[in-house]
Amino acid sequence: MTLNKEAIKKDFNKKLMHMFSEDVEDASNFHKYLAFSSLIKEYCSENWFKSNKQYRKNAEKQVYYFSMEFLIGRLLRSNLLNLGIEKESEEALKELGVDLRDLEEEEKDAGLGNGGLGRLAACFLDSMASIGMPGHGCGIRYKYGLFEQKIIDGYQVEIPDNWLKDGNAWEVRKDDKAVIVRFGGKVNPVMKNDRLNFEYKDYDEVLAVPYDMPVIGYHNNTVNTLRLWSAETVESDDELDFSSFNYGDYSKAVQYKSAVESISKVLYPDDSHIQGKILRLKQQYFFVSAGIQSIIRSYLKTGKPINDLYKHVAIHINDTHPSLSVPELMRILLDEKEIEWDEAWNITTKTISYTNHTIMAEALEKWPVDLVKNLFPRIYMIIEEINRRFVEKLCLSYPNESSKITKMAIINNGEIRMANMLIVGGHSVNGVAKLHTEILKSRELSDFYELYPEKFNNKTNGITHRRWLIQANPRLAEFITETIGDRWRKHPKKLIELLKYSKYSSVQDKMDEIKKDNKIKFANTVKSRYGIIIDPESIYDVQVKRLHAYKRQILNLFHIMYLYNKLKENPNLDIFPRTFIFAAKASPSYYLAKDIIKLINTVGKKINNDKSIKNKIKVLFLENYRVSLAEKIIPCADISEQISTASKEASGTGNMKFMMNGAITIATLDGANIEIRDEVGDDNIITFGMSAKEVMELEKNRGYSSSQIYNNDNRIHKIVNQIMSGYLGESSGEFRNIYNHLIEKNDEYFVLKDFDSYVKAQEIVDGLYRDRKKWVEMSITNIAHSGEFSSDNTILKYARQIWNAKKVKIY
Ligand code: 26W
Repeated sequence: MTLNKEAIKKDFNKKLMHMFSEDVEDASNFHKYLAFSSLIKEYCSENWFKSNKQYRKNAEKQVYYFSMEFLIGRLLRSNLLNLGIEKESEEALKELGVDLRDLEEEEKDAGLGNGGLGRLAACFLDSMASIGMPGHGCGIRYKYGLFEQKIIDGYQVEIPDNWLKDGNAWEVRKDDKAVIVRFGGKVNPVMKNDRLNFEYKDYDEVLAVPYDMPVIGYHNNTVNTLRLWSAETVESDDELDFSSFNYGDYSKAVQYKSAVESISKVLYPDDSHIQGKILRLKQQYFFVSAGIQSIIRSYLKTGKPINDLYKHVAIHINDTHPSLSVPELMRILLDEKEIEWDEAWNITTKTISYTNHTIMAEALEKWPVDLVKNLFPRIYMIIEEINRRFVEKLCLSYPNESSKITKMAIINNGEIRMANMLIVGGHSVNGVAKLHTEILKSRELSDFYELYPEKFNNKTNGITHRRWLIQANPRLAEFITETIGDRWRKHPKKLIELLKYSKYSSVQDKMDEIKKDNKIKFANTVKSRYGIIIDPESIYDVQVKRLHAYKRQILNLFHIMYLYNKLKENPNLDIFPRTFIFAAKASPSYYLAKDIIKLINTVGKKINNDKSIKNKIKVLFLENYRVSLAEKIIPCADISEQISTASKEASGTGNMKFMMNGAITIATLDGANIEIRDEVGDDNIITFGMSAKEVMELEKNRGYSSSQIYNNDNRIHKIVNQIMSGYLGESSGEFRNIYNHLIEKNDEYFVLKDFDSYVKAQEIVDGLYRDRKKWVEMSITNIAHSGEFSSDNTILKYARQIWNAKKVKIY
């Protein structure tokens, strides 16, 4: 986009006046942010229009990424960056006395996701647009995003995230594109022209209203769409007869309205535990039905026949949450387009593909038959028929293996297994890292792999280097460009050219200086916000991610307590000073996770206030972890903690963001850590702990006893007793849950088992960090290899191997 700063200045002044009748002097930063963002949206509107026009005119294959979560964070900076007007905007604003960074801080994070899965969806949108592929997001416009976390007295307190309160500058409401989604009611089979049809009756209607957000590609004219659906009553407020007999009385009418709107009211804050809430199931069907209806409506406008849908449309399902896509697409084809079953099934399976993001049993979605039957009777009939045909096929293939058939059936024991339905009803199933895909094939989904080997494939996750390097670490990005030129910005794999400079002193010094500056800036923020002084000369050792027992924040904490105990015994102990930084939200109903947060804060308080250890270690828990905080903390990390129990973390994507910013990973051989190791080599990552195979063996033969380790390892014994005895300054019962988890319930995630190996790995870190040249060389090597984990690469593989989608140049 070609825009000079004079034009931006003029347009911005006009916009402020137009929107608020204010000039730059009078307007608040928030008004300036709103006016500036709406100007940027205006700047991209023509390309948005052109992209859509061109896609439709040529009936280009469209990819629709269906996800319950899009954790996009802030958009102002990334939109400017992708439009190519970041510098011009900065200068224009500066000349008007405005600092772009102040406006950025006014933007609320769009926190429409829990963690990795939601952030991945956001990185993928950025990559699809930046590659120049017609790929769009479809999700829910939650009124409340992921809760805001406050830490009060060491405890997590959740506060509603009313992010839309003051408006969302990036969205466009599209009333004319609203569709109706039906819930409940009855279904009657009727014969019409010799065809069995199904009539729906007595259902409730909900209006799904789309809000579109532009997804701007990097320097390429492409503007795709993230379409988020909001639930409303079909009648407007004026038409809703608040006193009519339909609703009994006024308060009933109000209740009705609020019940409808509750569908898109709040993002469920759980990741990895399915709670089986009716409202969540309604959310799933709501956006799936709205999304598919609108896709078909827009597809038919190209004039192509419905039977060719799969040639022009790919629907990708992000985990099982949107799995009702299979029966919903079938429903529309069968009942509305009057296509026969076999042909409808052919179209559906060729259109739909699915990504699995977890093997944790408690996260695998199963919904009770009765619930589905009541909420969506016609959808249930279709699922039943899909299951009947599938089981019939299984009986032919495995005539004597009834237990296998029971395991694979879609409906069993009064429940619908969503993953099974997707594997049968789609053409592709992928895991998100090599190990994860292997585990799916050899264990969790092995029966399906045997039946449909051709459907299974791996797509290792990726991250957008635009947000996670260019935007989050501008000085590093600039220095990389000075060193190897700027082709890496469009082609992140070119970062590998940095490798030949990894031993150059001048490059090393500059890299070191940039990291140090980032650390100093962060230390200043911490001092002014939390009143805690941290030493930028210390190692910043960072673990930021959702709080979950399998991610083992406790292991990290045990190492900290171990160091603390050693320092208490010998305050002159020679350890390199370290600042341990945590940030994590816990699901509000996950009590163990919340106790761990309290424990981290309690240990932190004890250590940070203990003068006797001479500030050698500090522990920081940053509240309210979110995308915008990640952008600030990741560029200053020296150490990236990726210490999940091997086999449990499907991939991880934080690991990639840290390496891209030059942190060294301390890792178990889990998820994408393995691929990071394969890229950078054993000398440039520090690994420890049991392998996935060992973990799975131990789980299988039940050969593990945590109390044995507790009784035999003095270091662990002491730490556990300190937690339980009140030594930390809390009552002795405060952490009983944690004790029970580790000792009484035999430490499900092998924290005690991996402790010794982790301590040794941390000793290696301590030694390596003292050798500055070596350390920075490792750091550069990591940055150089990080291009491999750009989501642009990942998306190109999805496009070629799953979606059969092509790039489209927008003129
Ligand atoms: C409430 C049910 C539920 C269950 C699972 C909600 C959300 C989930 C997600 C699958 C959790 C999740 O975010 N998984 C993460 O997905 C990332 C992207 O693929 C991976 O990098 C992480 O390893 C995986 O934990």
